[in-house]
Amino acid sequence: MYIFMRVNNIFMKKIFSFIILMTLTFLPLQAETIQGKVSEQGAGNSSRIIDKQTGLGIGGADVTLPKQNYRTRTDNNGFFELDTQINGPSIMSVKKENYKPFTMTIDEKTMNAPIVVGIEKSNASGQALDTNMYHLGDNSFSELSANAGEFSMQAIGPFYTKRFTLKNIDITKPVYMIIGSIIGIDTAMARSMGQNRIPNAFASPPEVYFNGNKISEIQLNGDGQRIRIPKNLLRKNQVNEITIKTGRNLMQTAYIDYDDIEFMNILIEN
Ligand SMILES: [Ca+2]
Repeated sequence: MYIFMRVNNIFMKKIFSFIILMTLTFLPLQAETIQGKVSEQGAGNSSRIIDKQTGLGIGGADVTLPKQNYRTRTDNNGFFELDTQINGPSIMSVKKENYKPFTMTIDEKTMNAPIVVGIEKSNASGQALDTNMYHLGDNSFSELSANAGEFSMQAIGPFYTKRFTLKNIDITKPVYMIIGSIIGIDTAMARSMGQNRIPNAFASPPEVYFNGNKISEIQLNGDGQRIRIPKNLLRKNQVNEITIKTGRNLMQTAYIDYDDIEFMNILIEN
């Protein structure tokens, strides 16, 4: 329940900041289009990547949909177009040198409206551990699952492990692990929140381990999930280990059916 409240809260904050961002950037965009009359970039689909601090467009940012193998780049003013089809929730990734890697979950509905994203300069007190996308599970999943889009990516198995040396982190302050985006979780809670449409089955939640100790269960799909790492588990200037283990279908007893999930971007931050 605690995790549920927190994730929900983060989700709401995201929605609010997204709406604020949309409002702030929509007006100048319209004004620019009307005044300029020559620029077609602002008209129609004006999806854009901007600097969160300055509000200015960021040119040359890589925008990808890894599952669809789709890749594009923002123009000099930060504008881009997603000229592809998606089927169900998909992770959109934004990468640009000197900025924190960013991901968000989009779907058919989100794609029809302009997507304006503010990204942040990378700072000294954070560490991007892995910016790749991973698929956990067994490649066997229901069309009604929270991750029913087309899979171009093969499962690496039921768990993911990353070893890393802790750098740039002040362990006297709270330390968080952040999962940029995660989709496909079919827990009872995800079902009750309308994140999937499977009527009769649900899975145990994915589990997160830090140096061999379970620190969290992830009940819901979403972006920017923050998990606090207990201080006593942190090893400064030594090798640390993060493991994410996917859940299993609790209604299937004849064989093990792992929940097929995808996630992208693992960061450590103060
Ligand atoms: Ca499965």
